[in-house]
Amino acid sequence: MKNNISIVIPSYNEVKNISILIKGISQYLPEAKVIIVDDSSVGENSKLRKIVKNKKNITLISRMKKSGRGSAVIEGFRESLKDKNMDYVFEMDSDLAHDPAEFKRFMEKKDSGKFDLIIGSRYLPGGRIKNIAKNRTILSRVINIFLRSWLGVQASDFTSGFRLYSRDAVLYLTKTKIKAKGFITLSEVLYKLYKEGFRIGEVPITWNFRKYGKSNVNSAELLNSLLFVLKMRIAG
Ligand SMILES: Nc1nc2c(ncn2[C@@H]2O[C@H](COP(=O)(O)OP(=O)(O)O)[C@@H](O)[C@H]2O)c(=O)[nH]1
Ligand SMILES: [Mg+2]
Repeated sequence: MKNNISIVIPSYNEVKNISILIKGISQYLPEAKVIIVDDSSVGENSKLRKIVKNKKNITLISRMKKSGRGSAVIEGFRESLKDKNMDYVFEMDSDLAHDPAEFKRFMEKKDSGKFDLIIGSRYLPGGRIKNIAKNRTILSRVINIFLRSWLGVQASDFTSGFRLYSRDAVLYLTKTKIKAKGFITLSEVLYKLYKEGFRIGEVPITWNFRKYGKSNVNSAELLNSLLFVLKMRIAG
């Protein structure tokens, strides 16, 4: 099925990774509109600006202040909707954790039925995690098993940032109040869509540890995120 697709990419100090990612995207989804929402400071941002210059299908939104992965994606969603013909929106990390070669799994799933959110899951059969310490993988797995029973949503990966959304889902998310700002926005968004009755599916993905740069998630954010999802269900 022919659909118009955009790809929202949050980025913070990812110049090296993004130049590789853009090549991958142009190979696997050359017609997609790419929206990068960058929070790097002036120096890093101007390097990024040079990379995307003259690339007509790429829009760079520069916020210049680190304001969280989640809020960056919502901003990219708003930009996507400016195109009245946009049908579906991908969300993916800019650090090469997610592989454009796997777009087609989402596209096939989308064509097989009407889904409003397709999550690229590391924990479905066929999913994999590569090049990262075992203890972080185990922690992420435990958190995800907990979230599934706590939130009551039949999904296996609540914190995966490789996703495909329908226009309706994106429209809803830009109109509703999203409280979280960082990576846990991913769980809030999933929970909100589930409660609103949007249809959710999953496809297996292989997740790679970043090639260059460093992770933005620290133990303080992790702890705050856990408290946030605990409160989220209680708040209803
Ligand atoms: N715009 C923006 N992007 C962010 C921010 N924090 C993280 N990111 C991006 O979100 C993605 C995931 O973050 P990362 O640090 O790799 O988290 P990890 O994969 O859980 O270790 C990466 O592409 C980051 O560049 C932020 O505050 N603003
Ligand atoms: Mg990462």
